[in-house]
Amino acid sequence: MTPTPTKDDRFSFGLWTVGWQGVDVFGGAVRPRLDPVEAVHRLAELGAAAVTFHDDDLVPDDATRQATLDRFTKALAETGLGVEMATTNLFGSPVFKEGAFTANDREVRRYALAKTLRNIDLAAELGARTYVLWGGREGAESGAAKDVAAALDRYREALDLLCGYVRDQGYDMRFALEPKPNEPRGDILLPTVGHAIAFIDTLDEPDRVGLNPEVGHEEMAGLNFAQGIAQALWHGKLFHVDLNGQHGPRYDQDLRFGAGNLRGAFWTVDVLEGAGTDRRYDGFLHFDYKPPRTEDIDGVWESARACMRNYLLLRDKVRAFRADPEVAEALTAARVDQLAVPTLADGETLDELRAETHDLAALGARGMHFERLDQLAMEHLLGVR
Ligand code: GLT
Ligand code: MN
Ligand code: MN
Repeated sequence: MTPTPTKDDRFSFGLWTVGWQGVDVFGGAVRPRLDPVEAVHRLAELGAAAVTFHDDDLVPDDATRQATLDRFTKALAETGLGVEMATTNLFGSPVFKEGAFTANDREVRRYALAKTLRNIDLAAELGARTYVLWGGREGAESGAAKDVAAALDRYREALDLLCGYVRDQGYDMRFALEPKPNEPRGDILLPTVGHAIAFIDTLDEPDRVGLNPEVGHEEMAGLNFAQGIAQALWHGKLFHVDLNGQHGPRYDQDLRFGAGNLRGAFWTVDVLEGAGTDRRYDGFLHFDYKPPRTEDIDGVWESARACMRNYLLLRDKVRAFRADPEVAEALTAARVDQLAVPTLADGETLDELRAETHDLAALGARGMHFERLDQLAMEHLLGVR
């Protein structure tokens, strides 16, 4: 079976992903710069529906800005690709070495806001409805260097100002915060999905702000990504998603989707597709990965194709798992359906609940049959069912 992605699958890629030249802490570029116009054409051929960008990926300097935008919008029109999300590079320049919206230096914070506002205008012009904020430089390496409460005040101030701006301009745009626990800063503010959800509640316009969780970022913190996005969905906060792969808690690997924690990817697709629930993610399926340094440009396109192919393969597996009558039976045996029933029935009192008697020995001895259920999932994943 060869699943082929189409625009209906709503796959999207950051220009910085396929365009990553392989610069890392230990070595320089291994690939030449990729023209964004070339990226648009190749991604369209592969079946993607949209691209995303940082200001600096697309328009790194003012001298070439208009000419680049003319060529880029022409490529979008020719291919039918959209721009679904945009974001600001608030981490690359030495200016941001100590943060952007939460830098101690007030002048840096003012520049960060101005840079973001300028790119929001471009994002709106190109039709992006999601604006991602990844605060990779917002944090510290040592305790006294950062007043965390004051930094969160400034983070909130920045979000409130940005929301107000978008509202005043009448842009149809929402913000998505992208958590990450560390790297490049020693410890980053809003390190996980949970921290970010709590922070959003303190904003002036909480409805305009949600999340862009990334697989690898949650797994770097030892967390379960599928469970994290399930909670984000429950809060109505899964505005966007960064799909990639990661091998456990180590540096941010940004592997192609499906590589690394394959079982985690299976459950991630299960949650995104809303299989077995009435909650489903309806945004773009965005890949934020880095084609390894070992690859030439052919390997880059191979890995981009693989991200989409792995998603489609896993989607088939998840659907087959959920449609399997033996799985339905195993779910019932595991009493998964009982969890949807309120613990106290309508009209029932706590006194009635307390008056109930329980055979604790029998209750404690009842097996949950989870191993059978999980083995069924494993066998679907292994392709033997
Ligand atoms: C950067 C980071 C990603 C973020 C991007 C958005 S840029 O490559 O590693 O996780 O999603 O700013
Ligand atoms: Mn990452
Ligand atoms: Mn990301």
